[in-house]
Amino acid sequence: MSMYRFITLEGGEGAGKSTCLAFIEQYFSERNFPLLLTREPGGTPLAEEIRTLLLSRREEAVAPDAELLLIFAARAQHLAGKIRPALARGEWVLCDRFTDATYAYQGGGRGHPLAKIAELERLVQGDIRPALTLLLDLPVAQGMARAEARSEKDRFEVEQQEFFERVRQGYRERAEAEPQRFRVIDASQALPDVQASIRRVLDAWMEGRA
Ligand code: Z5A
Repeated sequence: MSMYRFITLEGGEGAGKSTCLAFIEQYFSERNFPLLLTREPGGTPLAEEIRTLLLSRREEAVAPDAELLLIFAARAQHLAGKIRPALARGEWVLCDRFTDATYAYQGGGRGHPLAKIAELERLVQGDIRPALTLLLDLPVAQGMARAEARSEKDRFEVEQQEFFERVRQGYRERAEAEPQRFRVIDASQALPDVQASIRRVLDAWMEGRA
């Protein structure tokens, strides 16, 4: 099973992922490349139920290990039910967040040791890793201002600026450690410029591969 068609999109609060996903989807459809668009946590009925559990605000404090294990439980289901079969069929897979989000949010944000996350990654994913990861990066305050318009905040969105600073740092460390996989997009630009950057990355990636 070839993994070069496995692409992930990452970014912090208000980075514009949803907006850019639609753009990337259109990029693939214009070229008639079969694309499976999916997301984490979620992507299958069971994994979407776990997503609801994770995002709901509740009275009970959520133990950090419980959060981490729920995320990987959803991921195991998503890989088995959707991602592996699509890659085996030779489709492109574009996943809105994947394990880099766990390193950034649960590692950077919540303070889990990265080695613990790496252990779960090996256990749950085996050798499955994205081949290309687009990281939408922008200053935290700018992202939070963009996201402010949202009606009701979920369990992650209620976190404070320091939490999102650690998340951003977590993502940037991942990108620095794996420059061959990551493409960091300056998401503070106006939308047409962000999209032009994404188009350039995808054009270069597709060259000789599709
Ligand atoms: N999570 C985790 O903790 N661990 C994990 O392993 C995984 C996830 C996989 C849900 O994810 C939560 O799960 C997430 C981390 C956690 N929590 N947080 N925060 P999600 O991906 O579903 O949630 P999200 O971050 O809220 O994603 P989103 O809906 O795609 O939001 P967004 O990046 O902010 O995108 P947007 O809605 O397109 O943009 C926000 C606003 O900015 C919107 O009004 C746009 O019109 C505007 N925008 C977008 N681009 C621009 C530009 N370039 N200029 C000006 N304005 C713009």
